Order: sequence, then C-alpha cells, then structure tokens
Amino acid sequence: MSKLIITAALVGAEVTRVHNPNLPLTPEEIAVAAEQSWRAGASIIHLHVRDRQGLPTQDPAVYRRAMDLIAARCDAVVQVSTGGAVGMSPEERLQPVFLGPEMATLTCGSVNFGDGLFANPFPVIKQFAGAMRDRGVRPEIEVFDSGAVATAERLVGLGLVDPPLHFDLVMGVPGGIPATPRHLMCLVDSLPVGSTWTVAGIGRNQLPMSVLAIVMGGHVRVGFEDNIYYRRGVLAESNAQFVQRVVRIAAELGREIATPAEARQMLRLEPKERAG
Ligand code: KMH
Ligand code: ZN
Repeated sequence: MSKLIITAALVGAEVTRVHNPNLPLTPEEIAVAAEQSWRAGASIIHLHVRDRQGLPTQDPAVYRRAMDLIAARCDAVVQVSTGGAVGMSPEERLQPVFLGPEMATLTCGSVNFGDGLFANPFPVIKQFAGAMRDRGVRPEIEVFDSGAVATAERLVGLGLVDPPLHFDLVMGVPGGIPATPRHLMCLVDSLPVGSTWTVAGIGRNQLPMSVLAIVMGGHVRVGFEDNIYYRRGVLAESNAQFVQRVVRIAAELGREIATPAEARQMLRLEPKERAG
C-alpha cells in the first residue's frame, strides 16, 4: 500500500471555542497548530480562517497571513477551503484560490448541512474548477454525498479537472452520506480508476472511518473542523493529538506515513514557490 497522507483540518467554519476552548482561531494560533500537526505526521493542512471576532471569513488577506506563517514553520501542503461557511456567496468563497495555493477544495454537489443548505450548483462548481485549473491549483474533490463522484466525472469530460482525481469523502454530516463501512465501500467502488481518496469522518465517526481508510489503502483527515472530542465525553486538547493517534494506529497496521514531499508526489502537485 502507498504511504498514508494525513490531512489536519485545524479549524473549519462551524466549531467555536464554546464547543472546544482549544480551537485555534487567529492566523498565529492556526500556524502553531499546523506546525504541531505536521510534527506529528500531517502532510496537508486543510485551511479555513477566522476574522477578529472568531467568525468564518474568506478574506484573502487573512488567508495570506495564515499561509505565510504556516510556510515559515513547516513544509506542509496548504489546501485552502472554497467551501467557506454555509450562506457565503460563491465569489466570497473562491477568493483564496487567487492566492495560488497548492491545493483547494472543490465541493461537487449541494447538500443539506444540518439545518442549512451548502449550495453548490453545477455552474458554480464549473466556475471554481476553471479558476483552479487556470492557476495550477490542484482540486481535492469534496464528496458529501454519492452523486458528487459523477459530477466530478462531468468536470473531467469538460476538461475542467485532470485525472487522476483526488477525493475527500466527508461522511456523517447531518444531511450527507452516513458514515458506515457499507457507504464507504460503495463510495470507494464508485471512484474513477486511479483516483486517490481520503476520509473525513464527522464527530464520533472520525476514528472508525480513519481506521477503515488506513486498512483499505485510503488516506485520513482528522482535526477540530470535523470532531472536537478525543473520546466520548473528553474534549481533544489539540489537532496534533488526533494526528498522533492516527500515526500510532497506522504503525500497528503497517502503513508508513507520507512526508509532505511524498504527498506532493503522490497527489501530483505542481511545484510552486512557497513563502517562508
Ligand atoms: N464549512 C462547510 C460548509 C470545504 O472546506 O471545502 C464546507 C467545508 C468544505 O468546510
Ligand atoms: Zn473545510
């Protein structure tokens, strides 16, 4: 099996310090959390940022600051979010792509997101994919439900994304695909041949879905964006704590951990000048 790529989703858009007081919020705190996660074994940082009030923002200046601070501390791949938060406009969400990051997320379908709607109509998906293609930004296809895979294949047909595709299977969002072994098998079976994939299990699903991904040859995403508890009733102390656990389990199961350089090679990222 290939080496294991661990993505740390450090902050997201929904979690607050009321949920977990250890959540990093400022660019400085996010950069420290990124370095800790990287030292623990993460090779990709999935990046959201927050404004001075701690609310989700897609302000490119805040992204720029966080990306520069992360690059000064470690060589992890930075993958910016174009999902942002529910209710943001497409124009707002797309802004960090114009900074020319190595990777960005590309959600390939609309989904109920708790009580909200995470709206991703096909014209918006095409617009985002085109912006990434034009800037050499590698998309990670976010799959919240099974139809997203076919939508990604439509993008390939239109020449907007180049195979082999890399998918993030987000499982257990209320409104999205459930996080069960059967649903994971079905999703993985439906991916185009040659794709790579990672799993982001939401809440208590994070650990079991991570273990399944390790065993099945996929990759793993962990972090506060998806889960605030280390175990039932016990809040996680840091993002790195989640990464450390994945590394320990992977060692027991015989999966070596990919460095950022190895992740870049496996995901065919284009060489870019990095700050720092
Ligand atoms: N915050 C969610 C509504 C992404 O980063 O691309 C969307 C999200 C996906 O987090
Ligand atoms: Zn995200």
